[in-house]
Amino acid sequence: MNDRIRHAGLRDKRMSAENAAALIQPGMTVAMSGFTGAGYPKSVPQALATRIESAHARGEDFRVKVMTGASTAPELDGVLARAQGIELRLPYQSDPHLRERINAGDLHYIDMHLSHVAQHTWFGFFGAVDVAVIEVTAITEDGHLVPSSSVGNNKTWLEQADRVILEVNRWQPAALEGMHDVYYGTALPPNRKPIPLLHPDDRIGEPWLRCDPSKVIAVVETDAPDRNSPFTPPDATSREIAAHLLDFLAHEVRRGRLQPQLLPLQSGVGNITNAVLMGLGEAGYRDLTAFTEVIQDGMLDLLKRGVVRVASATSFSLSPAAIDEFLDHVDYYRERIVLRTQEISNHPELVRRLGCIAMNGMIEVDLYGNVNSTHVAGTKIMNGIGGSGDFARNAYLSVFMSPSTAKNGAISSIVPMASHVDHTEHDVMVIVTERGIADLRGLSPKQRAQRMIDGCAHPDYQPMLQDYFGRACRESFGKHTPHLLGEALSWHQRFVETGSMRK
Ligand code: 0RQ
Repeated sequence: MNDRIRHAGLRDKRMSAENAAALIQPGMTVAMSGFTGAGYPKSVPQALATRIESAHARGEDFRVKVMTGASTAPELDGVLARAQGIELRLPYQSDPHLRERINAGDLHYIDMHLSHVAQHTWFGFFGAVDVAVIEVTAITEDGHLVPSSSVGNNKTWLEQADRVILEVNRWQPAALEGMHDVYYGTALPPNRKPIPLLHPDDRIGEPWLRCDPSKVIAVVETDAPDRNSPFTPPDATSREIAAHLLDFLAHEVRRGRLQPQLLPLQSGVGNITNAVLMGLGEAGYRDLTAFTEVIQDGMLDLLKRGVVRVASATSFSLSPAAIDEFLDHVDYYRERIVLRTQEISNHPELVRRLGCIAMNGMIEVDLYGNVNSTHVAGTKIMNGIGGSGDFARNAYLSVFMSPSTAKNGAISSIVPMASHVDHTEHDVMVIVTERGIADLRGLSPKQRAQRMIDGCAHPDYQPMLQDYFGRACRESFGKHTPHLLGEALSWHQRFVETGSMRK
């Protein structure tokens, strides 16, 4: 490991994950690395979960507050949730065990815009950060840290934490060195200055994370993979959604509202996004750019084929096969990929300046364009808002996509009133389902509603939506955004009571 831990003083701080976890005490706020299943610590959280289980077996209370970049993996969120070891979690999760605990009301979860996390920590909104647990690829001779497959909030965690535990993961490719760009120019209001980034591939910072060696209390060596699922080919519905969106983009180019290279793409994760990326590849686009959060297999493929020229992100979340491809052509990709802190990758100033095309998934949308990305029936959290709000509000084009129904047709994704709102009607421009597209730009609420019914709703629910909208237009208290208040959420109530929104 000496080639990975090149700082003599930090080499002397090596210890086992169990001994490092013993330095974390009940009630502490622990800030960890990790963003979309990439770059999370692999061994200290598991050792901490074991320690917590032993304490609980002795009848002692032991829970910690856990902050990360975004979602992690079973080795972090999964084990700590199963050990009932989390008192508070922020800012995002997608782990089935943790989701179950949150929805059972066993812990506090703060679902927040990912670009806000670093600054809210600096503002002191979360109190002191006791320990940071950060995975890195290597430690340089002078104590700088080579980040691993995600950067996330690591800069802030290293600066704000009283103590630091480092996991040096030999599995992470040494070739990652040089791909990161850590910007140290952020200041607090009222002393902020413009961020000097004008193009997605501009480098404005340093390739390493700074770290005060005197704060490091443990260095743990690991050799464990990121848990990334293999790429699955998009299903038929996702391909239909992608086809509508691609038609729309081509239309925008023909109208002269977009140039042939489009504008920097932001894409969420999942099946639909994969289908969109594949479709861009097949549609003959060249020299596109991406200013996004996560680089997955689909994006790597587009970089390989020259469809995308450069991609900026905060997380590099690849399947084992894609990692092999990356390692085989590492010099090519290092020229074309920049990994940044999430306060920069998701920064509203930059999203607005670059004019991103934001493409994200949703749970449901209402007739007027209010989007719910996070809550089933308004009460049950799925994952979280993630970066979708950072991008949607500030994008040149904000697109939300979903199949028109969920749960084998028992749920309509187009509803009279959203049961929870993450993106307001003011932040949502285009809705796409497999039925078609609703371009809401320049439309008033009532015009939007009709477009949504005609363009996106499933035929099983179109008559119900038309009936609701018609009666609301006649009977609503106010006629600007017509609603029947006693009925607006009745579809969700029917789903909760009967398992279906159908009458
Ligand atoms: O449930 O897993 O039990 O089958 O939600 O839905 O259709 O597989 O779609 O994986 O793209 O997820 C909004 C959750 C969509 C995601 C959401 C149920 C459905 C299924 C997943 P099952 P699909 P996706 C970049 C930006 C917010 C964060 C974000 C998301 C499960 O896109 O988390 O955008 N977005 N981040 O059955 C009840 C409905 C439903 C529903 C779907 N109307 N009612 N259940 N489901 N619609 C990434 C980061 O920021 C890190």
